[in-house]
Amino acid sequence: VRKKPLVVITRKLPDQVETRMRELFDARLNVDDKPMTQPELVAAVKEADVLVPTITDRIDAALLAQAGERLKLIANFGNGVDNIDVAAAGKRGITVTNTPNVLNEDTADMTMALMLAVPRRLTEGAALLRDGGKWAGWSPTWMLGRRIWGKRLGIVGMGRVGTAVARRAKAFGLSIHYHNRKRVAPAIEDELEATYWDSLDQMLARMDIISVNCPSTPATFHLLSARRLELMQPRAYVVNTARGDVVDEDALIRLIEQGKLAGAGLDVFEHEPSINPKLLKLAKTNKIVILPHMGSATIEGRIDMGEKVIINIRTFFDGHRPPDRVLPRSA
Ligand code: 8YV
Repeated sequence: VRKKPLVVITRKLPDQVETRMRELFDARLNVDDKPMTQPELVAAVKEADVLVPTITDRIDAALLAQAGERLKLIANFGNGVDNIDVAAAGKRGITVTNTPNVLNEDTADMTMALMLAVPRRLTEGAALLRDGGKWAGWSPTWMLGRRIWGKRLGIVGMGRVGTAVARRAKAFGLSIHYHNRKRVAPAIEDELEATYWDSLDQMLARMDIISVNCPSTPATFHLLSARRLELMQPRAYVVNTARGDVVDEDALIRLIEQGKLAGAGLDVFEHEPSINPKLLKLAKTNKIVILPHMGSATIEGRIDMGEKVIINIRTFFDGHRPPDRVLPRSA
């Protein structure tokens, strides 16, 4: 009988995923769910056959340099692999996989929630009643927000999540515009009646809402730079459910404070889990709605992610290429 691979899972996963992992592998679980310390991560890469990290673990070249002979697979519990130095892993013969597709719809749902939340003053209204007794009564000029239907949505990154956002937004009556490294297939452009903008600058200048849906890579760091954010209309909003570092957060804050942007809905930040105190202050003015990185946080989604991780590990040890192998990005 072949020995089961030693699989170290850095965080607590849904019970049914952990049970299945225990059945299939020599699974080392993190029962109390504290993020692993650096020495714990070093110990893990030294002895494991497979590491299952999450966004909270930095798997960089220095850590990988300490990996043992046995480490052959890093099966990320997450879609984005910005937490992993994929090229450094490749050089050491370590395969990297992720969990694509199963989070697209959940993340797109949360994007829509954030897209509506600020213009329609959702958290402001909810807080008013939740905090009790502050509603003096209805009036025609009471709690007026801005409509989102009929407006222009510019999607930065028309990949799997971006497309799921576009489908929803189209149904909400927004017109769809996008900027991407490549144009999407004509059939998708037709379905979405989407307009492709080769120039991100030009798109930003003309949109009412911008949704960030691209991964964090060296090429997308501060893609929405101060200069680019300044091109946007003062009535425009920014929604980000991708990665905080795609947007120059300081510039975004400054422009909202100065009234040069109308607001933002943010699920991700540049230095998670710490939040810039200026964002906390802005949230009190209701110009922004901020959430603690919960775009894909559904029970079903986490179970689907666990299943993907399991399939990737099993396929790998069956001697095949795992379905969600991630290759290093070409520069
Ligand atoms: C998770 C995510 O919070 O998958 C991603 O890229 O941002 C989220 O689904 C996280 O990645 C879990 O590791």
